[in-house]
Amino acid sequence: MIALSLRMNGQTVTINRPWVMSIVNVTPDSFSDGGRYFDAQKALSRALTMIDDGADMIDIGGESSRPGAPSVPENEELKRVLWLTETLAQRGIPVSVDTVKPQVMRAVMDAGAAMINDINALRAPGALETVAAGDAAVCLMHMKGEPRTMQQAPHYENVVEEVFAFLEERIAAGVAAGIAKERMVLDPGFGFGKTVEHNLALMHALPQLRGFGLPLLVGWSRKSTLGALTHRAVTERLPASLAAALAAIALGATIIRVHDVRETVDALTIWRAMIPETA
Ligand code: 7PM
Repeated sequence: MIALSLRMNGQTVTINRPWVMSIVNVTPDSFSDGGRYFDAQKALSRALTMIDDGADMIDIGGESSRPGAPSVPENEELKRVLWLTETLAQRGIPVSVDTVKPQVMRAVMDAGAAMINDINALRAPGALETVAAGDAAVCLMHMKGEPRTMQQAPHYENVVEEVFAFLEERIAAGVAAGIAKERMVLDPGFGFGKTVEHNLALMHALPQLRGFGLPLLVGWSRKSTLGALTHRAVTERLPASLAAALAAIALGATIIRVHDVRETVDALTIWRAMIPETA
C-alpha cells in the first residue's frame, strides 16, 4: 500500500500497512453484569486482549450512536470513558475516543487520547476550537441527519458528490480553526443516514476519496447493510464483515474499525501475504 502519515500527539507516524481499530463500547447495554468497577475492569481486559490479538488502536465509545439510543449527559459519558482512556494511554496504547462533545474531547486529550473519532465531524459548537487546542488526530466522519432519525428514508441527489463536498467543507473548517491537515482522517460513515445502495456507491468511490490525500477510516463491522446483503442476523455477520474489511483495504482504506480483532488480523495477514500490492 502507499504509505501515508498521520500526526498524533506531536508524533508523525507512518502508516505503511492497514491498521485495525478495535471497538470497545463502555455503554450500560454493552455490559450485563453489574457495578461500575467491574465494568471498567472488564472493559480494560477486553481492550488488552484486543491489543494481544493485534489491534493497532482501541476506539472507546461511551455514547451509543444506535438509531433511537438516548443521548448521554456529558459527565456520565466522561465517567465511562476517561479512566479507560487514561489507563490504556499510560501503557502506550493508542486510544481513539468516539465522541461528539467538546468537553469530553478536551478531557480525553488531556488524558492522552491519540485520536478523536467524531461521527459528527466537529460540528458541535466549540468542537473545532477544542480539537485545535489539543494535538490528537481527528477522524471526520460523514453523517446525514442525526443518529435518532438518520435511517428514516435518507435521500441524496448524488450520495458520492454530497459526501465528498461535506468532507471537503469539514477539512476546510478544521484548517481554518487551526487543525493541521496532517492530523486528519476521513470516513464516509457507512450506515449513517444511508441506504444499502448509498453505502455501496460510497464503497465503490473509496479510491476517489483517497484523492484528499488523507488516511481513510472505514467501519463495516456487523452493519445492517451486510445483513441486508447476506440475510444474516447481527450475530452471524462475521464472514461478511471480514470480506467488507478486506474489500475496503483493497479499495484504499487505511484504518478499519472492527469488533472481531483476531479474525480480522488473520484475514489481513493472509491477504497481505497473497496480494501485497493491494494492502
Ligand atoms: C448503531 C449504529 C450502533 C451505528 C452502532 C453503530 C462508525 C463509527 C460507529 C464508523 C467511525 C457501529 C456504529 N460506526 N466511527 N462509530 N466510523 N469513525 O456499527 O463507521 O459500530 S458506531
